[in-house]
Amino acid sequence: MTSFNRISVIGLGYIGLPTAAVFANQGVEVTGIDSNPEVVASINAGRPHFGEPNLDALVRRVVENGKLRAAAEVPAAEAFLVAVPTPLRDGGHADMSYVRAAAEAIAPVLVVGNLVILESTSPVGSTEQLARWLAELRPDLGFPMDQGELADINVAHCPERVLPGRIIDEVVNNARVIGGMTRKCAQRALSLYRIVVQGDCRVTNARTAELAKLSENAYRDVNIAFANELSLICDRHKINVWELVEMANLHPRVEILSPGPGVGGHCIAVDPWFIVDGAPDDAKLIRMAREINDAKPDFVCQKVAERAKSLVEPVIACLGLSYKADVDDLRESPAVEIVGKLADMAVAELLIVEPHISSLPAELADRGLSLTDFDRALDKANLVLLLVDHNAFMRVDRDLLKDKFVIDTRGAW
Ligand code: SAJ
Repeated sequence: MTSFNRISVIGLGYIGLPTAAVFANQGVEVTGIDSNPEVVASINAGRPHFGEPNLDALVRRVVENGKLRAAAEVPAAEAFLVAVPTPLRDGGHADMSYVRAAAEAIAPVLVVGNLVILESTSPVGSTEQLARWLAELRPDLGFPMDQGELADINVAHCPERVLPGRIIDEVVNNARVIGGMTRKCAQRALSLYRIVVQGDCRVTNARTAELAKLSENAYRDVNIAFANELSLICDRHKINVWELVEMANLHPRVEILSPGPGVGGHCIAVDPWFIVDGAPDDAKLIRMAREINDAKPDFVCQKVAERAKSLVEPVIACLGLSYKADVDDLRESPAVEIVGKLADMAVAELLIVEPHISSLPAELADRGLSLTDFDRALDKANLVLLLVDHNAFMRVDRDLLKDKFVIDTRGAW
């Protein structure tokens, strides 16, 4: 079994940086590559450029002991892990341009015996596509789609599946799906992940690994959509949906998830579209779930507007902007969408509270909105809209809410 002493991780975002750091922590020489010079400088100074529990100390340690360094250019290595974004583009397609750029950056330094792993969540067929791009750039080398087990370069898909807020724990302890383009590709990838992963590592082919990752997030999306659909049905029947879920979940084989203001984050709100895009006629339920979850922010806005109309001078404390509790990540956040829409509807004065950030995203700042602190917002508002169930909001003094209308989109209060 090959051992790996030197690896390069392409993309130092939410997945790439923790992954690079845990390999470095096991003594592997890791170079993390990022196109953003500020990210490179920050990591070389031992400072992660985003918040994640336990990441700061780990990055500081491995940078100080010289095992992790960040750079703009890809150096030669034994293995290359690609952890770049695969965002959603109009029409529901995955934008694979960052993966293509990674292939272009890796290709010049590839040598016989190298292993290339795609970690980014990607549509079915992407690992083969990555290998084809590399083959076009390096016709002197043999790749698995042409040479099978005799290939010079091994290529595999090992999708990340860590939960933001628990990344450092999950990157080590979660089970991993390791999808090789050939058996040898899978076995080599397995030996790499064994360096850091304590969870079960299961080997399969690349296409199965690709669809497994997308299915995990689509599964959750469909189940949240079920809960969100119930919340609309309950509203119509004047039933408290939280109580309903609690009652139904008493059944030993029922586990309904929590309705909320919508589904955010860069994963669950995005990945199911890659399944729909690849099989539009078959993925009916998966598409419908996306539509149900995407429609939830509008429903919340409509409820808030109705309530605001009953007040003479409505002032709304909007609590939380991130896509879920206790993270600073605003990507695809339904809370941001709701606040933006409420501002456009001009239904009330809006006081925005988000303890995890220090300035508003441009799309809200450009609407003339600004951040307020929690106490001031609660003091001034006559309508309190809980959008994110941050711990900081759970400790609220209930007496302060007594004379105000409360819309709790998370069922947390
Ligand atoms: N949400 C609800 N109700 C629930 C659970 C979640 O409305 O009962 C909402 C959250 O508020 C949030 C969104 O869904 O807006 C997604 O949050 P999440 O905590 O369910 O998941 P993510 O997006 O933070 O991370 C997911 C995880 N996937 C699964 O749990 C199947 C994680 O393991 C993946 O690694 C990650 O996507 C990813 O990178 O793909």
